[in-house]
Amino acid sequence: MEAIGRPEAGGNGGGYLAERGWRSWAFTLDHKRIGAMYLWTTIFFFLVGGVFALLLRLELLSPQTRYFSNHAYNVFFTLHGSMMIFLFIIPAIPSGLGNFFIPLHLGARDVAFPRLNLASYWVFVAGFLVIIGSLVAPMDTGWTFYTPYSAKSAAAVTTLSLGLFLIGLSSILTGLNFIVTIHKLRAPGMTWHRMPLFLWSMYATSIIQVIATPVVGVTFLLLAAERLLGVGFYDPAKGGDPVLFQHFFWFYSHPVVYVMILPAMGIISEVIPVFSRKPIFGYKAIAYSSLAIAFLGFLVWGHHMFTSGMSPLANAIFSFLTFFVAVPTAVKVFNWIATLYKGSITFESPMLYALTFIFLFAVGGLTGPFLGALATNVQLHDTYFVVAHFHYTMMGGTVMGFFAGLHYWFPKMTGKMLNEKVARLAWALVFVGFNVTFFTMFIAGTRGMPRRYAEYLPKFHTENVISTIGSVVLAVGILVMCWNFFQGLRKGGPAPANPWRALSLEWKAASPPDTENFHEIPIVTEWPYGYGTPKA
Ligand code: HEM
Ligand SMILES: [Cu+2]
Repeated sequence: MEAIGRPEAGGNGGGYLAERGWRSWAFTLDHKRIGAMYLWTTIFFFLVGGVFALLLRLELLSPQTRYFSNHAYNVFFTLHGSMMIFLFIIPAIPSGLGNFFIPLHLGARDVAFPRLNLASYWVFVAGFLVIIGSLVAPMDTGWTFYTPYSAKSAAAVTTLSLGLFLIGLSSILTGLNFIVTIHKLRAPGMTWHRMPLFLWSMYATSIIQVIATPVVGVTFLLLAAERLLGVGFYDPAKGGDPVLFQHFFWFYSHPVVYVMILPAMGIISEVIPVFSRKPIFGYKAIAYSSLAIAFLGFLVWGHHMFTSGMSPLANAIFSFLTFFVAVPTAVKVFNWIATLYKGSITFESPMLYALTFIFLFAVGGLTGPFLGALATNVQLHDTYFVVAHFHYTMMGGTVMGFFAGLHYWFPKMTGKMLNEKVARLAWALVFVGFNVTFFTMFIAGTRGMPRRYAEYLPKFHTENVISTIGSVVLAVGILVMCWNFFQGLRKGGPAPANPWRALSLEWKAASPPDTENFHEIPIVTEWPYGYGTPKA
């Protein structure tokens, strides 16, 4: 971004990291420290969730249950899914990288409400502590908590609902904070159409968080009321309706898949132009498609319920509407590819992950219509095809976008450079491991293997063995990546303010940035994507 002033000096002395001691973290109002705490916490849950995934893959090595009981298997996939969704993927990019980079991108000194920001983090901690408390009688309902089972299960569903309620509250507060920050704290000259696309995606994400999350909060409260007080919301015997739960749940959880994917798309829109040295193609189309996705996301929740006994008319309408979501998504993918076209592309680790995102997300996206179309959905519902589809979008998409962001911004966040060779090795392992693990699930799924079972017919044995081998390669790749992060933190060489020669404002601040980010608030005169021009 063409802004007045040169990159700021200093930084490697410690910047915002200089102050030591746990109090300086626990009571910090600095958005960067709060973002960093979110990153540590969410990455921790990603790794724990990953251990549960490996336990599932271990059990699935044999067609009969061998290592764990059926109940233990149910608990494992519930904990795996719930942790990955609620404690990792929803908060990781918005609350972690978003907190860190929204003010820096805006040319601001902090978010609009720093105290509320800190409160959000501690509400989040309270939420996961309650969830950990619920492990005395671990959940076995799947991450979707469908009634009537969840209303009767002996697991600590009520406690867990309370924990998720708190996590949701934290998410709402963060979303509110970001909306106000983006409206109010843009640096002089930073018009809406000069904002980095990461901000547009975070803006759309925040709107979904604020509008959709209260619904799931109420859903869980009603579930708790049913369990504690015997009020019949979902239980037909008490005059309730179990399908009502599914409507409530998906009214939240479909929009929330965009809370998971939009921030990652924002990162991709930042990384692609930098490493192809070209202005982003179709800036406005990408910006507004984020808003379009946020809006359309609220209209399609019924596509998760085609087999729940909804009326054929409702089914047809939800199926029809679902296809519209493909349009703004395809607009983004098209624009990224058009940006790459004739660019001077280099393959540093952030770019490798960004390209991986496009490829894997395309596979995930293109398998969506098979699930969105009524006729094929009925066949594929609750098979491993679904498991493959959402891992391609969520892990192949969001998690790869997250990895791209971590590698891209590591020098800025820590003031240290990563070892690029090790980063590429980790990437190669992740790429191969991911596809071996999850592509085989498409095959098993189309051949009819149902999800959420510890046992399966022997005819699916080969696919499952291959998938488990892939998951080990994937896990090794992720461990190598984590090891590289630790080594980078400990003894990475000092990072310059702008190692990738990028134009957005965060690179004007020192690496790592000082408390309050900028010594002088930058004045913005251009958009941040003028790559390939003499100035860049
Ligand atoms: C680290 C590599 C991963 C592996 C090997 C893996 C493996 C699996 C397997 C085998 C299942 C199906 C269990 C069953 O239906 O019997 C599953 C379910 C699931 N996974 Fe993953 N997974 C991984 C990462 C992730 C990530 C990153 C996310 C989300 C961001 C995720 C979200 C889910 C969800 C939501 C479910 C559904 C749980 C349920 O049915 O209630 N997984 N995973
Ligand atoms: Cu959906």
